[in-house]
Amino acid sequence: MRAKKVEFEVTYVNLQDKPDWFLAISPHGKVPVLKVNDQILFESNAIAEYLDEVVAPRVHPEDPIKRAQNRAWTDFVPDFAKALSGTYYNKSRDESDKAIAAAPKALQKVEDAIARERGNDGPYFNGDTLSLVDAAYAPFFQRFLFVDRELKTGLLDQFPLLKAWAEALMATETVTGSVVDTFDQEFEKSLKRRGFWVADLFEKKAAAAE
Ligand SMILES: N[C@@H](CCC(=O)N[C@@H](CS)C(=O)NCC(=O)O)C(=O)O
Repeated sequence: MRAKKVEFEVTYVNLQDKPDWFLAISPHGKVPVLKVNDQILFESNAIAEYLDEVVAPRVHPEDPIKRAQNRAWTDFVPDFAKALSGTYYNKSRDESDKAIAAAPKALQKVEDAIARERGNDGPYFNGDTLSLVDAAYAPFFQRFLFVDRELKTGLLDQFPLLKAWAEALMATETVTGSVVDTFDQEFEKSLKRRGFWVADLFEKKAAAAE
């Protein structure tokens, strides 16, 4: 919606204490949910495709082959996200080390897809403009890069196309402005609340800075 400059209102939901009005409209009890007049849409990809259909200009590729390839790589987001977030959603360093060792398999698939399918220098998934694929991957790069400041896996260094893509996304206001201003603090707090060991890294950094 930011990319399309649509006017919208956001209501944040506490997922630890979901309000009844939210549970009544979200079939899986998950965010995001988009309310359009009195209709409810859910699932990020369905919402993104709907917005792309009703608000010009289309960002999905015109070419049906390219569009299908884009959809296929968007379908891969859960695996890709798991590879990245699996490096820090852990209770111990040991579990993180295992996840860091396993992550390249999924990352390599997307690196290869860009090398094979893009046919230009990017920097985004399809080229020089944001697409629905970018919108789908951006939140996971954003969170991973935030944690990796302290975790320092160096994972993206092994994948130059992914790294350049992620850096371009993080230099794009549409992406960086998609979260609350206090995102860093809120995300750190949620890592701690959920008992993930990487929260210690942020606490140590804060203590060292005092
Ligand atoms: N496939 C869904 C996944 C949505 C999802 O997992 N949302 C998470 C937050 S990112 C959520 O609402 N979790 C709360 C819960 O599962 O209780 C989509 O893309 O919309």
